[in-house]
Parts: sequence; structure tokens; C-alpha cells
Amino acid sequence: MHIHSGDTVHFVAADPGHNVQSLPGMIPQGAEPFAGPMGHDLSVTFSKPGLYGYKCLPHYWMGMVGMVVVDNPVNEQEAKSVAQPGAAGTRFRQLFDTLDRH
Ligand SMILES: [Cu+2]
Repeated sequence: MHIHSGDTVHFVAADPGHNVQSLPGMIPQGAEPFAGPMGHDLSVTFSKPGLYGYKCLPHYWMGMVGMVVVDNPVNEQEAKSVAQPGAAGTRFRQLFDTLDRH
């Protein structure tokens, strides 16, 4: 999703057994990493422009990942170079393709 710096995203735990956490190498320089506890909502305020990749810890390899773009994806090339396990690679390729078409 695309948001603006200063916006807050509220990740809703619609189901127990999942969480949300940022991925190393997939947040902009100087941004604060985030990680929510399993089965709980998490609110994240994004103050630094850039691309933020996130995962569900237990289902990362199954492709349970997502992406938030704040203003501009200034760190896109760096984020693309992060190695991804299993289906996460496929999912992120789709997300990067979608991003690059806009
Ligand atoms: Cu999950």
C-alpha cells in the first residue's frame, strides 16, 4: 500500500497465530524496525519515506509478506537484493512488479 510520511497503519490480527514484523534490509536507512506479538494488532507510524517489507514470522516462507511504500520507494534497489525464502520470493517479485508499473 502507498501512504504518506506520518501516517499510521493499524495491522489487525484477524486470526491468532500470525504476527507482523519488518524485514532486515527492507526498511529505509534510519527507520525504526517494528515487530508485533503473535495474534495481536500492531499500530505503526511511518515517519521516514521509503519502502518497508514485512512478514509474518511463522509463515514467511509460505509467502505471507507485504509491502508499505511511504511517499517514495527510495530504498527499492536495496530491498530487492534481499534474499527471500520459498514463496516469499515469488510474492515480493509480484509486489515489486506492481510497484514498478505505477
Ligand atoms: Cu502467518
